[in-house]
Amino acid sequence: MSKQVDVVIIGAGFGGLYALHKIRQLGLKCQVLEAGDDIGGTWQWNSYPGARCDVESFQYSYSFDEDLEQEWEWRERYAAQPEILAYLRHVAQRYQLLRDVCCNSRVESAVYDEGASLWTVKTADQHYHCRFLVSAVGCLSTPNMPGIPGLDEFRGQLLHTGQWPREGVDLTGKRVGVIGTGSSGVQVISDIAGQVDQLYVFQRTPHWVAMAGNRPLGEDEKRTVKNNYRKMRAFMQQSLLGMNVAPGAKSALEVSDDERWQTYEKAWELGGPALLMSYNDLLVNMEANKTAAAFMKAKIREIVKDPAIAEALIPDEDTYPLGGRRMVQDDNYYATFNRDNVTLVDTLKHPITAITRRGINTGSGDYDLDVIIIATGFDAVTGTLKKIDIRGRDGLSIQDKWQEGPLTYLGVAMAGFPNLFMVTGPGSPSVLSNMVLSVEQHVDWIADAIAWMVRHGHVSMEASESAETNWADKVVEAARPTVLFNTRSWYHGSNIAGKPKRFLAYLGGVGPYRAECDAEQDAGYPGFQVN
Ligand code: NA7
Repeated sequence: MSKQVDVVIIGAGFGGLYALHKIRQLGLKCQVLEAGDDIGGTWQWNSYPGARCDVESFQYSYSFDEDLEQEWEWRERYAAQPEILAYLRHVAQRYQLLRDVCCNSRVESAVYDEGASLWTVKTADQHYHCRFLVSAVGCLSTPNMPGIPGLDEFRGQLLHTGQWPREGVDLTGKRVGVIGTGSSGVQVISDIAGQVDQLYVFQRTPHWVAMAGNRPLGEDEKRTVKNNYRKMRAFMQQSLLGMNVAPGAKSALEVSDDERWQTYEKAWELGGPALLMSYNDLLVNMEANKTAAAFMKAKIREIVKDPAIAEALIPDEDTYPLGGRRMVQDDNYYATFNRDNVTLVDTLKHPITAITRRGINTGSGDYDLDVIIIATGFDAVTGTLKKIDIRGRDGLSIQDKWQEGPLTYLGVAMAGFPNLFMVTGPGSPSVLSNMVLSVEQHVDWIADAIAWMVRHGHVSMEASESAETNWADKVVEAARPTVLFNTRSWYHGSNIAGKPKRFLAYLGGVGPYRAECDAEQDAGYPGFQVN
């Protein structure tokens, strides 16, 4: 079967749904293709117990319609997965999006025909021909399975947090092992500890876990935010992270030890990004960073009763400065290790040697388990696009194009791939920003570019190689002064064997990034070749 549309949008998460709503308003026929059996993207797949956003719900929400902002009632400061999914379902229904979304439609290939200036997009049972291809595949949508020998041998239940069964899993009274202690592992550990019989936490490298400060939202607070939404959104658009927070005005090194400690105490109580935002140099100065790390270490030692376990939970601040990897947020994680039914297995000292029919073997012992939860993250930012056979001009494949790491212009377009636009692609603020705000900014920019082409009768638009090379340099230069640059993390692709190491997100700030995109548009797209 073959269908002709103007625009194919891949993915029905926050990005794809807004792209559909926005681009449809240009009078273009759009088709969203979604691999899953329902909308929601990340918030559909990651339905593991405890899954929760680490950006405040008021901020992690669409801003394009003031009526939507006013009518939706967020319940908690940090929304849990079911609430975010319910919000997306509400949005899909409210703007009649579902009629143009085709679920169970994994895109297998997308090939550009230069003569016809058309993309042919294939799923298992359909072909679509379209002028414009918009990728909204998400940044954390291809799960990373660890290469531990024997994974297939296990006779109990093997689950990945990023592919959690829709119907849920009853873990009551089970012996459960969790591999991985990033955001997903921490959230699931903290959530299920009180439910399971025995919980074994297989930790390779400890992460820093700050307080989230989650709580139900009061009526007064909701009213205040709703009355001030425009001002708040305007601030967020010009901010560093696309959030309603800014780094403190002072250096951590210019205040007294007492003052600094009190500031960290307040930030700890406040929760969320407050600790890292306490001073203006925590992310760019190791000495300043170590003052915050010292505070975190003291907190861990205070909360965790067994000193040996506390030490094992503390990251090495030279190799893993605070914020060098994504700071995890959770209110109960460290206290979980005071429970009798929770065991920390330090796999840095005693690596996992095998998964067997019965459970997990390590150098220090064998663990019989009913359930193994794999929380080993994602092939982030580039993994999902690279799994699709995308071929641009002259048959250039995205795998070849990105052989040494992703190359894009502004994280939104690529040389060799005309009329292909990426929502929060590599080289944009994406995962180092409030994703919903960045999604909206990209979709608005893409819709404007498409409208401009249609208005001027252009058939194709493709980033130039020089614009792309210059942008790649800017991405590196923005990251280089920060503690993120030299810390091993998925921000560089270091978590995936064989993945080229390149910093995947633009760290120059959401505000300055928006200015770059606006300037490109205002100048008539000088970084693109247009026909
Ligand atoms: P992360 O942050 O990539 O964390 C993955 C965890 O899994 C981390 O602790 C890894 O240890 C561990 N891991 C990865 N591979 C293995 C193997 N082979 N053996 C043992 N342990 C392993 O993924 P998350 O899903 O938690 O979070 C991703 C983002 O989603 C998060 O930042 C939020 O933005 C939402 P390591 O530290 O590499 O030693």
